[in-house]
Amino acid sequence: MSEDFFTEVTGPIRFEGLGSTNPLAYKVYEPDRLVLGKRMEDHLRPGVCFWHSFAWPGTDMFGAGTLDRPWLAGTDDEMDAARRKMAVAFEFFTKLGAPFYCFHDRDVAPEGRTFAEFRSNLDALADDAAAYQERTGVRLLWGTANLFTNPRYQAGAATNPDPEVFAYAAAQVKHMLEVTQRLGGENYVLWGGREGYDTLLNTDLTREGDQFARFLHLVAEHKHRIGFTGQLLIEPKPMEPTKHQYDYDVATVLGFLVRHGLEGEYRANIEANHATLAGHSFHHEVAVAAATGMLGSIDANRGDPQNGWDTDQFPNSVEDLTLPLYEILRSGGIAPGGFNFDAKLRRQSTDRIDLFHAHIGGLDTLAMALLAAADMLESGELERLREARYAGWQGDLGSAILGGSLTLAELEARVADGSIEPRRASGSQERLENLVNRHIWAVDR
Ligand code: XUL
Ligand code: CO
Repeated sequence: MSEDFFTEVTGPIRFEGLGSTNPLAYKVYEPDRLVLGKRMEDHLRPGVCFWHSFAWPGTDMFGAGTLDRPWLAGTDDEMDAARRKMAVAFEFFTKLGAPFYCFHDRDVAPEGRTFAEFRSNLDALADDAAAYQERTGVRLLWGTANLFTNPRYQAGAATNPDPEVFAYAAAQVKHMLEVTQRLGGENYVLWGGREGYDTLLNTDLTREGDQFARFLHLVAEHKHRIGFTGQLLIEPKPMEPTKHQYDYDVATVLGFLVRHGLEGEYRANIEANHATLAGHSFHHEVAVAAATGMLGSIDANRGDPQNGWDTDQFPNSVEDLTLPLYEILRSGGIAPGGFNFDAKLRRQSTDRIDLFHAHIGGLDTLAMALLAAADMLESGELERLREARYAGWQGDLGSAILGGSLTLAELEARVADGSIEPRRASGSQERLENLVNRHIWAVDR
């Protein structure tokens, strides 16, 4: 292995508790701490994402890269640079103490001039990754194929007007699914970054929907053919880079899957900032997924409330994360998914060590939210109040309606003869909000 890149950090980041002022220590995240009988690390299954941290130089649409990422600087030997990038990434994962990572095919492998070259580059880097995984114990949370950066995908991948582009995307996904399987990946993600439109004037919505469904069928069929046991996940996002993206939100994705006979094959990889771009809260998206059997995995980040785009910042609000975590605990946990930090440094965070500060803060925030959510679930208060609100549905009338034994005419007759007389009940929203805050404020750190 080449020399250390993050020389300021010599050993793994340790838990020191809230009393510690050491910026390079966890204040709340304690992997082995038991929460509801399960290790904190096993609840959160945190992952580092390769693209923002190691494959992005800090460019934005107005300026050049600002970050210290020498392997991106352009070299005569792209494979050497890719190997250096992989070495630094694993150095970071182990020093941070992250059990998982995620990557796109293109994050790790140079594209080369042909698909065959790309495939062999990827295979070589996957061999390196397998060796690092073996040596460090770091595991692959999910793999994915980048179907949005190369200009060939300007008009979409599966939803491209040109079937040759569809074929190209299919080839890329087939190979990356197999690489993910080879590396023991526990999930495979499809984010349809350019599956959408810039203008309806040149777009055939019916055709593009059919193409997209065909693509998802092909991927699911291949998963079964090769015996990949991980989850297939679709990552909803309403827009950006396209004006409108078809996988708008969890509910839209579920509707699409049901309409095309794909129910049960895919779950959702929910990203906090995508939820807010869709006009939802992150809590809403997680709750919808949990309620519909679509909860797959989480891309942990946040937006900026004043900016209308995907700022991909590291999470730092316990308030924002407690209720999503509550939904997750209540529905049995996130595994085999996890919390991948799909988050990037600010462009001015140019010290190497900033990458540690970002992840440490994100992990501590998630850990704190987990503690508050677990405390709330354990108390059972919210669940008791929620159940009491629907108590009528356990009675004769409620069971008869849901059991299908009452017609509209029979219901009319009962209302008309006065035997049904609804009484209003308070929704008690403020009381519930206070209850949530109490659990956040009182959490035992
Ligand atoms: C883009 C985004 C992607 C996916 C993986 O907004 O979230 O990084 O998570 O392709
Ligand atoms: Co994402």
